[in-house]
Amino acid sequence: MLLFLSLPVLLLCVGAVSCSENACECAQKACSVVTCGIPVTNGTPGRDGRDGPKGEKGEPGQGLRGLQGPPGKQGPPGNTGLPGIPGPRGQKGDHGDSSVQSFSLGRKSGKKFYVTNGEKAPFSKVKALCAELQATVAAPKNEEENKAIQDVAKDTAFLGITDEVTEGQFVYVTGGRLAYSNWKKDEPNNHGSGEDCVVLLIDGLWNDISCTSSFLAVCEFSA
Ligand code: MAN
Ligand code: CA
Repeated sequence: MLLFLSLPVLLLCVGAVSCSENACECAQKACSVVTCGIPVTNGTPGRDGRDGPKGEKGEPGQGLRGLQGPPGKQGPPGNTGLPGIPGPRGQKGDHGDSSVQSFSLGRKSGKKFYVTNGEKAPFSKVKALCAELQATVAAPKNEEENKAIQDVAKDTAFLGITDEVTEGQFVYVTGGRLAYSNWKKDEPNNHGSGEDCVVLLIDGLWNDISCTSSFLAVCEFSA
């Protein structure tokens, strides 16, 4: 009979009671939890216990990733970057126009200044050349200026004087009637009825001549 008792209960009782009756009755005296009876086979299993607590979140799955989505919208412009390092030094430039270089040689204050590039051209081009220099075609208004132009011009040169507007009435191309003249004998003669321009000959005297003929360009910078 003792074999059907659970081992822990049996051990507890053995030390506590001294008994001469049968083992079960003896155990009942000392241990209220012990019941006696005929041995039985195990019963059917009890019902399932209640569900346990929810487990922790699992690791990400190893399945195939989805396709990449379309690009997002463009972000706002970034800040302006730092200035770049200076570029390499450029090549030396060309020499300037020779008449401009002559101008840089100096001029006396209060005096007119005459320059030439040695070019011979029709009057229209001479006017344009001087205009490029912000100057006008040389036009002497006294003997001293006439001599100064003569010194600069080593050949026959156009003067800034014409009678293009009214035949026989010579005026400065910058405006105004002549204040001074130095016509050669029998000039102006409007030779061939086609001489509206004026040249300074190498001897300093003037002759009226065709504006389409080419003569030296001498430009004047006003005082
Ligand atoms: C001669 C003279 C001048 C005239 C020129 C034209 O020198 O008649 O008056 O301007 O010819 O070439
Ligand atoms: Ca003439």
